[in-house]
Amino acid sequence: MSVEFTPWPAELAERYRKKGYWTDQLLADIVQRHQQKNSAKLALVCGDRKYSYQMLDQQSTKLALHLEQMGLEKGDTALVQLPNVAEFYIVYFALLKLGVVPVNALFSHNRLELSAYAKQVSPRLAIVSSQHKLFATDDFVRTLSEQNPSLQHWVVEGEANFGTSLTALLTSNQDSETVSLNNIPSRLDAGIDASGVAFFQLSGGSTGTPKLIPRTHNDYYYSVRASAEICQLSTGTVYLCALPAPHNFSLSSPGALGVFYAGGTVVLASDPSPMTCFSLIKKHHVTMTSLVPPAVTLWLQAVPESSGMLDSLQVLQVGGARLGESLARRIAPELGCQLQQVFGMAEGLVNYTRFDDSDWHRFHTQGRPISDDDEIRIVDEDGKFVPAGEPGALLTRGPYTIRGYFNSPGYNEQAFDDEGFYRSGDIVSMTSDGYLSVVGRDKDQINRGGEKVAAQEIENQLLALTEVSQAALVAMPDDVMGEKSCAFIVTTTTNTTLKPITIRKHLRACGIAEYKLPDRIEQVAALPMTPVGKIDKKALRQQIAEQINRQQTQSL
Ligand code: OOB
Repeated sequence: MSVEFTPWPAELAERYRKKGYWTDQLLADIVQRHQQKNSAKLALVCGDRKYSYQMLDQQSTKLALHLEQMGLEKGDTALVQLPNVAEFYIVYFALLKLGVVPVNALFSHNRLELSAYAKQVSPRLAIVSSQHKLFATDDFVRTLSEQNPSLQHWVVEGEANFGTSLTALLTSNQDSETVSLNNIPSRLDAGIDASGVAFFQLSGGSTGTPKLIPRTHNDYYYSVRASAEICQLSTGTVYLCALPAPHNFSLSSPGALGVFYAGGTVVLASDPSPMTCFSLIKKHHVTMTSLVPPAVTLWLQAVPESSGMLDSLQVLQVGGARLGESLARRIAPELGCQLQQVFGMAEGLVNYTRFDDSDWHRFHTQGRPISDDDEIRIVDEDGKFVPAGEPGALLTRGPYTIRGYFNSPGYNEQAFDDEGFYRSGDIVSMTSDGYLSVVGRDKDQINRGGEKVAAQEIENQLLALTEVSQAALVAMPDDVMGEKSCAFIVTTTTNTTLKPITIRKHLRACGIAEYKLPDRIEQVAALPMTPVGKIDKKALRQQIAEQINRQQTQSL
């Protein structure tokens, strides 16, 4: 059994193969390809633990074999939630080798998100960490297992009173198998189709339930290879992974996979704060990292007291949310490294500014697509193309942009047009030389400094409160985060007052990830409506922005 997905039309698949984008190699090749030449090279650093390419390859094979013995097989799915630890990549490659298709949840995800993913993919295996408060006990393990009868195997990183210990699996003595480890990968790979689904990426989403993004070996490997080339990665690259490891930015743009492909070294950071990152950069001579804009602000604040800490850093990639021009201009002079803007999405399309671009392109645009075969259309509300320089909705298709979300026929109708173009929900403009600038958004989402919050998901939870009759979540401006979220609520009776703390308590009790909790809650008598009877979110955004502005002026 293989995982279903919306395939590319045959003539395009043929074109992508002919052009060498799709090579029919499996993603596990990223680590296996170093077996001959680079096997002793340092691949990964996690705290005091260091892994050569050979170790990374062997550890993942070992785990794959254990999982196979447990009964997992090609076409099964898995739910994985790990922090930024070496095991994330070991597990990732192990599952790729076995043909088990994982959803890699973010570590900030909570009960609600994990339950939603499990419900969608019916995993047979869950690999989690006892560092997460959800897995400090086995309560949720039991609940999730009950809700998903398919879920038969739990593997856990860290001390726990449930499941099989990941450390035990990785350190067990498998004499007979270790001897023949080199022959095993080919057996494990047997029958895995490179044009099939390798794993699921997570969508930032704008709907009530988070959507899953099926990525195939062929499409993802191409984006990794091409990104590594554009970013000029080499065996000398030392990349600090400070953003969540499963995110498309830090995984493949070019991210850890790009670095592994090129034979460089990945250093893991638990978080992107200067406190955590600066000493790692100095200690491991990090040459490149990727950040979201709020972290850049923190780095710029911290750098005057940290002289010499960032000397080795050559490239800072910034993406995930809009980077203001003034911040962009400060990066080279103050951090002493080159800025590369990255505008990407887990659904596929990734744009980079190139190292030989002019300052104008570097500061005013978010780059141009990876591939000559990334097709970009920018259209107005009637679907007509807009002229260069004019803003419009971004539509795209290409060799590594999905054709449909997992198991979502209804939603796919809206998210993709008749010709298979994905509507990203971004308002962009394009220069005459093909560079994109993100100028706005027409999806119902809040981009909280790179972390995406789907308005509808929170609104549904707010409406679950019996006292709430209407709810709308909108973005409000924030100096550091770019945007934060504000929930407007109307109560069923005018004399009911709902304290923000009660609402937050309710949302926490629903098991929602902390970053999705509204930053501000406004109780109002009524919500503004558009002429067609929808909640006028534009008016609400304006209202809260003006309110914040007034408050800031008053406090001066
Ligand atoms: C990245 O991926 P996602 O899936 O978390 O979010 C995609 C959305 C885009 O549609 C856009 O709305 C926004 O995030 N975005 C940006 C941006 N990069 C992403 N908005 C403004 N400026 C940028 N530079 O966020 C992602 C995936 C791969 C590489 C980089 C980012």
